[in-house]
Amino acid sequence: MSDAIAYERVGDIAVLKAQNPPVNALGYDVRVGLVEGIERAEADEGVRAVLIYGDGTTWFAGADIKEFGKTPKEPYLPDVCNRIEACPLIVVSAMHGTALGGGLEIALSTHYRVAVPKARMGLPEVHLGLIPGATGTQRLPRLTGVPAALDIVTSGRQFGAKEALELGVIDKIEEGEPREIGLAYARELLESGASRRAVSELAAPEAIDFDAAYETALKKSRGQLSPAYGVRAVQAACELPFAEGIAKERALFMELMQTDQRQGMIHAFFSERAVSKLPELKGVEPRDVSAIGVIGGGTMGAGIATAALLAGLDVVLIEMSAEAAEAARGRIEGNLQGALKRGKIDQAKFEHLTQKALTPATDYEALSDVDLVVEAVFEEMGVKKDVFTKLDKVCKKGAVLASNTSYLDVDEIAACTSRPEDVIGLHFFSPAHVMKLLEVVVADKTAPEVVATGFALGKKLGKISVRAGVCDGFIGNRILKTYRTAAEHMVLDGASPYQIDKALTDFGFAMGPYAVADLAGLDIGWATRKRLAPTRDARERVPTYADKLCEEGNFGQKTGKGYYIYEAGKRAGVPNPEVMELIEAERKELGITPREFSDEEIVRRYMAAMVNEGAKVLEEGIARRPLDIDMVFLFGYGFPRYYGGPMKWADIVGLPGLLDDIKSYAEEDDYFWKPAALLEKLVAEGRTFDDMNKAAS
Ligand code: 3H9
Repeated sequence: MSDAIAYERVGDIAVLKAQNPPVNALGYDVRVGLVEGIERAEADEGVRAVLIYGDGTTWFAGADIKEFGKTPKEPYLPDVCNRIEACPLIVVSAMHGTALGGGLEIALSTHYRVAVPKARMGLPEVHLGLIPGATGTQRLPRLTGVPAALDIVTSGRQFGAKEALELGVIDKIEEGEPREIGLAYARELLESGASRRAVSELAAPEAIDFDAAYETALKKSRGQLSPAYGVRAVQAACELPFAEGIAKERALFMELMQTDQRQGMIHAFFSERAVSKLPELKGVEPRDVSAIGVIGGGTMGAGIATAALLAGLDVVLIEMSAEAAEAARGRIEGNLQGALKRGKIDQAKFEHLTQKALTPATDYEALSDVDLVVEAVFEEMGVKKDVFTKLDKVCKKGAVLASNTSYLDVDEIAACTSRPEDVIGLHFFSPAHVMKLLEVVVADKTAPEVVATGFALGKKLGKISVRAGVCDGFIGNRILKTYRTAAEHMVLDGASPYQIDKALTDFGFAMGPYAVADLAGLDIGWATRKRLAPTRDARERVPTYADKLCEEGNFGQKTGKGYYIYEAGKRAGVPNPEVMELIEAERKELGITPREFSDEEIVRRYMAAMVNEGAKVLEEGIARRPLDIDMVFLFGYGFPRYYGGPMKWADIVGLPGLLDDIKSYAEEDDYFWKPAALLEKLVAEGRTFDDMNKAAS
């Protein structure tokens, strides 16, 4: 018998234990073992019931994702499910941990299900660009009805044991070890004379308006196909006999398996886990962090403080005056109110966090005991240096001194302290208690355990932490600056900011660059342009129309006017007509005859700029692996997850074509469009960015 499933006989019950760490994924050996286990139980004289449970931390967490993209090997998972259900003995699941995807589908194929109170379940396949492909879309609606099944299949959300019981997904909740509660339940069923109960034999569920549900799913997922496919699969459960329904489900599943979206989303899944695994940190212990200081209580500082408080850290928040400190407290309380409303914390916790764990102060001496400080003050080198000089004086030995700068040179900041080895960049994204990305910026002299501490803090705060080297803008903002410039060139040459925003949201971005700029505040880009102006090369094309907007005090959403005009209370704006007037005037001044841009060309140029700069960032070692760049864009810049990130997107569309495009753009502007040497090298060698990821892992 396959080692992945152990067989044990306990009286008249055959016990199948899954032992495929870390998550009991349903790889080939597990599938073989389950079929063999069922066959052996059937042949084992005196056995009247079969119990299935998982060893270690979880029930089956799903199909083995590593097998996807390879030729599937029999027995296929849907056949394993059907084989289990067809068993004439009573088959019981005892679930703990996370019963996800194929794992839940196995459970639905057994005849009875018991789970521990903390068990979680779900059909998360849509997050991998797929749908449940092992009968889940046919069995689940027969138990829960169509609306609940559609919600579970199209959202991929997890739900707890209590909800599962209410929905009819499980039969019982029991505290205890899975083996023991499973055995007790199996005995109870045998003693009560319960019979085998097959979900596939239940009546087909009642249909709803599936065309409308399909359209809703398509719209909600912004270009991602799998949720809409999920609707069609559930529809089959209503309209077709079970055997035909699973054939339809399989066909839809296999179709999605061939898509770029599946590739992109699985790349995202593994990259999300690989991103914080740094070879250089193997065996390096992070320093203990239980109390942190935050300098500056504006939106960013308050967001960082909120995230830290929610993660159980004590926070000392430093502001310049008592009034500013109180205002910062108000901001943090506002953020925590949100957490309270959403049920993330209760009233007692809210009071503890705001009254005990948070200490607003104006004196740097209050930081003498904290383990780590994040500076989130005004983005100007002089101001930062002043803060770090003070921190150097008051912070205890071994405290980590972090800057939340988005662009500035962390080496230069570190140099104004007597302990540059303790200095690091921790670049949060606003609002910091919501956004998942953290760039851990490693300066020249940063000690490895300080880097490890940055990553450990990121994990505690629930962030996706990415290692970045020092350069203007690190990984994300440096690449952003380049593709924003490509967009600005298109605006000068004939596209409008609104056409660009639309082309990119159609592509799948959460927002277009101009709507993002309005949200972030146009004053930020303005300040950067002014900062860089003295060293700017004369060949650089930088439009001035946005400066004119700023000169009039139009900074985007916060002033009600920027590229768009925002009505009070509304987040989405309407195009600001003054913008086109300013652009047209500038084109005239520069003697540019505007030309048409297709949406396709807009996306192609924008993405080419992004990928080319990404390749340069890799060349320079600012990002170590292409997947690091991908994760920055997925978690910090609203890049569509189903492409896996810009570098994965480039692999999917093909590097040679992209390089050709860049070379053709360089014929118009050879200052801006310089093909990255790394891109040329990969194309010459017939390699991809993903090959670089593999080589680095
Ligand atoms: C499916 O089931 C399709 C079927 O409908 C039809 C098929 C025909 N496979 O996340 P962690 C690895 S699709 C392979 O760090 P946690 C993971 O890469 C599947 N490997 O732990 C990591 O490896 P490493 C539907 C997997 O405790 C290690 O396990 N199921 C799989 O934070 C630990 O993972 C899902 O989508 C897998 N299925 O979270 C569930 N799952 O140590 C996906 C994990 O080398 N998994 N690994 O980095 C999860 O959501 C989380 O891993 C889980 C544990 C919640 C289970």
